[in-house]
Amino acid sequence: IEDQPITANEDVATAVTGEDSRPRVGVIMGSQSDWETMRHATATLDALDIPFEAKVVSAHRTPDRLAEYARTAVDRGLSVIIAGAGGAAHLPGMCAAWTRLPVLGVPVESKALKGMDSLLSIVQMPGGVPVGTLAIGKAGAINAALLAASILAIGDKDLAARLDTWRALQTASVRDEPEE
Ligand code: RP5
Repeated sequence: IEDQPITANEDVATAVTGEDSRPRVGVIMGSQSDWETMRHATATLDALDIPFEAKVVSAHRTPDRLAEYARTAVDRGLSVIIAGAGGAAHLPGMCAAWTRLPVLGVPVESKALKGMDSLLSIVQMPGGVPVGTLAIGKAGAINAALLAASILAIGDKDLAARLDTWRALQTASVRDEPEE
């Protein structure tokens, strides 16, 4: 059993328990340097108890890794991919080219152009291969996770309830009046 790939063991676990414990969201980023931003996406997925995986996958430094990742994503049980990248940020678009799964792009704030380069690289996909583009930086990473949750919640009542609770708590946390 030890020699078997993890996915095979997880398939067995799924058959025994009836629950699929495999990651439902794939969070990929072009570089280790993107983690400071993308960790806000994984923290949000964690808060909503959504199984995810996080990987460094570069469109230009590890192109074969990206192709393998995206081409196998459906069969590995993923439902949504969140892709964060900065600068000439072609990771989300190239990922979307390899899979029909919804790809949510997070423009990471770059040093030179404050993330405007990342934003325009990700958002301006030609018609035919969509990428859902979020805001630059931390807000985009959080919202990518929340949007992934909304997509998954369409077919998952338990997750829908958790998302409703998360939103209600957020609403309750907003003050009536500003504090001095
Ligand atoms: C992109 O280049 C990455 O997504 C990252 O945002 C940017 C800079 O990468 P490093 O030079 O920090 O590895 O591919």
